[in-house]
Amino acid sequence: PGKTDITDANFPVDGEGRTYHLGTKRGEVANRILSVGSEKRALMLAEYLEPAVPGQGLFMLESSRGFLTITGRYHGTPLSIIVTHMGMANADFVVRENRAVVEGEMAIVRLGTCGALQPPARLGSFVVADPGAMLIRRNPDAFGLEGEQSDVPPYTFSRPIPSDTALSQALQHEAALLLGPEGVCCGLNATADSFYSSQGRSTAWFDDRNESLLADLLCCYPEAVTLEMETAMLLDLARCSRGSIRAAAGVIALADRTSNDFLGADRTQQLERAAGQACLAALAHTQLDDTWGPHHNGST
Ligand code: DUR
Repeated sequence: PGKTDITDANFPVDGEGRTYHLGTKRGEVANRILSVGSEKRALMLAEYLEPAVPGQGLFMLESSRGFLTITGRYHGTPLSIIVTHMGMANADFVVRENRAVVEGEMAIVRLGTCGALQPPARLGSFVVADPGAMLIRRNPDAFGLEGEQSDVPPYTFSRPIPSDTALSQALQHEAALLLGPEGVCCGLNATADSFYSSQGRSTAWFDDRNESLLADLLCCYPEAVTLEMETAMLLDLARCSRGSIRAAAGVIALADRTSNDFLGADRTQQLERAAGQACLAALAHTQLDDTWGPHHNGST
């Protein structure tokens, strides 16, 4: 079959074994993955990688859907940086399609940005999702005609989903070395299915019924510190990966949801560099069982 022929609608890959959305195949992705939200951040952090084979360049492949994969080594250890873009559906593509083309146990770290809900998370903090993340979902069943009463709550809160403890602690340790201990903290992350409605932002254009959402969240989860759009999906899939994926996430607080301050671009980039190196170091120092996995007994 040719390059674009898909033979299986259940898990589509082309004739070369390339996944449908990320476009990579076995041998192109390392079992240590740093997932970042933007191409700019990925290219900036790729400066810290060496080519897998000396003398050759870094492996780089951007799929037709805009997922960029960069593979090289960090201080000798094979590692991939992958542009995940935003939101839970994209996090799902990245975790599942990489799992399908990587051999052995995997470690995935997300480096993202977030809104800060309360101390210790402050504007410019690097916040590790330790003990984990929960999910906030907008429920369409609550929204009938405007003004119509509904007994269905407009937003639902999941229970917390744990992160990998060792990987989360390694991330905090490496980040404290690079950012100083005062620049790093941890707490429960809240992952929302929108940047707007389910993060408590409001405009006059939509009936979102989210005026009390952040207060309700903090009432239910007094330990919640950050608000973003991907971490809970990553942690949920790692939890369900039959022991094959270890996952952790750290996010830079660039929006303060109490004061409404927003972090400047220069400061954001500085923090991305330092936090990014902390993520790379935490991944490189993680012990993985390379002999694990269904790939080793013949199936995918
Ligand atoms: N993000 C949020 N909310 C914020 C700040 C940042 O969701 O207040 C993250 C998650 C998403 C992207 O990937 O940044 C949206 O701008």
